[in-house]
Amino acid sequence: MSTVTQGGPDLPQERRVVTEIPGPRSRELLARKQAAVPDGIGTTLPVFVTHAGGGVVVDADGNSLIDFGSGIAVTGVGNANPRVAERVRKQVGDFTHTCFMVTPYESYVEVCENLNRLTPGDHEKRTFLVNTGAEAVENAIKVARHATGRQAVVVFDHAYHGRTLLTMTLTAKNLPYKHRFGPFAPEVYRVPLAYPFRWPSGPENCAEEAAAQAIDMINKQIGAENVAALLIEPIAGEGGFIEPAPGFLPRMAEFAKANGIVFIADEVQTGFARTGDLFACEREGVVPDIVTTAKGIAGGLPLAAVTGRAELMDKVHVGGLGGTYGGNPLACEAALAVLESIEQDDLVGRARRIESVMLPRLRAMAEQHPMIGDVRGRGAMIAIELVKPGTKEPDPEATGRVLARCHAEGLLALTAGTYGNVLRFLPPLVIPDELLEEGLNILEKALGED
Ligand code: PLZ
Repeated sequence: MSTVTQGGPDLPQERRVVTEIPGPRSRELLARKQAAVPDGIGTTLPVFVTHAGGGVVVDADGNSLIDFGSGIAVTGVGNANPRVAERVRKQVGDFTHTCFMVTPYESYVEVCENLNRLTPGDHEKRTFLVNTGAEAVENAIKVARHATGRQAVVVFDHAYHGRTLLTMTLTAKNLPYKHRFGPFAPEVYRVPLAYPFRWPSGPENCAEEAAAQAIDMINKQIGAENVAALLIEPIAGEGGFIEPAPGFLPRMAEFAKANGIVFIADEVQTGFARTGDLFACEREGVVPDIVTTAKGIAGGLPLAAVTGRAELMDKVHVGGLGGTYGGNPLACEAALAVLESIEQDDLVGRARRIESVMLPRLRAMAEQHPMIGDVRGRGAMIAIELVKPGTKEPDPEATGRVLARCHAEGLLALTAGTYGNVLRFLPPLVIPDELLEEGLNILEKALGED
């Protein structure tokens, strides 16, 4: 059993499997969870965590797992990152809450100033803070509707935007997100996404054809003049790490601009260096009117943000936006530490380095294993899509089997995808190269056993 009593980067950066996974202590805790928590709250891997940091997660039985999940793209700077821990520790002794709408504090403003500076575009911006990605997306829609006086919202196939009434409506997939949770919010319209691997006529004309279809649907079925917002993830996350074919995002942004539609980029999963750019929109030079962020922003503390053009954001009347906890002082301190880490530890460079290790190895695996239909993603947001060999038919069962073998060997990975057949990899940006390689070895072996 490890003698380390704290998480963070000082945890031994090693894979160590000392019991079955989950082990006896985790199984005990799982039984308690099952008796206390509803089944609706699922569990990817039922090991109960005691410590985490760098590239590992340590469980209650003393197993040390390689982390290819980052708590769903949250702990890019690593768990219990020392800068985060230090700033939060100080803040928790100074004050823990005032409600920014009652009596403000500097750290909130500083986070907003940073986001105004760092998000794409050099126009004048405003930012406000909320608690979750879903809340950020809901608020972005509120601002867009208020500022345009229009109601319709256009979203895309394979989209994920959250679990609240409005955001589950914006989300594409029925099971598990929407099933029997209706009726849904009105004035939400869905159009095709340029999904290269599954575009019927092939990837070459995917961007052009998908954009043409989407624009035609907007013009004919909704009327562009009725559309408040066009909302898109620059890389679809839960939908399966789908990078829209190059050209699609700029074309949709241009259409939005020409028609007075607010273009909202949901960078909740892609933001903060994850994709090898600070924000994924930068890759094609797209400048959104509003950007929503969360997850990687605060090293695991709940924080999310809406950043947008000053002239849109300032239209909303005083008191029209807010919430009790939005921009909690602990979360703001964490965010300031994260921004410092991104800069000082060159995490954009680290994400690119992770890509340069992962993509070639995964492509080589695809040569060996015809069940890998597609290898894609950017930075430390990489995925493989599994199919029945020789076809494009999704194979969620094989995906589950490979995942289970990875878990048993001490590699924590996640699935995604509209068809449940995508294995996705989201290592912390600070993961040591050796663990990255070891994780890939485990994956390769797991694929070979299918
Ligand atoms: N927008 C692009 O990826 C959250 C969801 C996990 P919250 N993705 C992980 C699950 O099954 O609930 C997400 C996202 C994008 C919005 C959200 C929502 O962010 O912080 O989970 O509300």
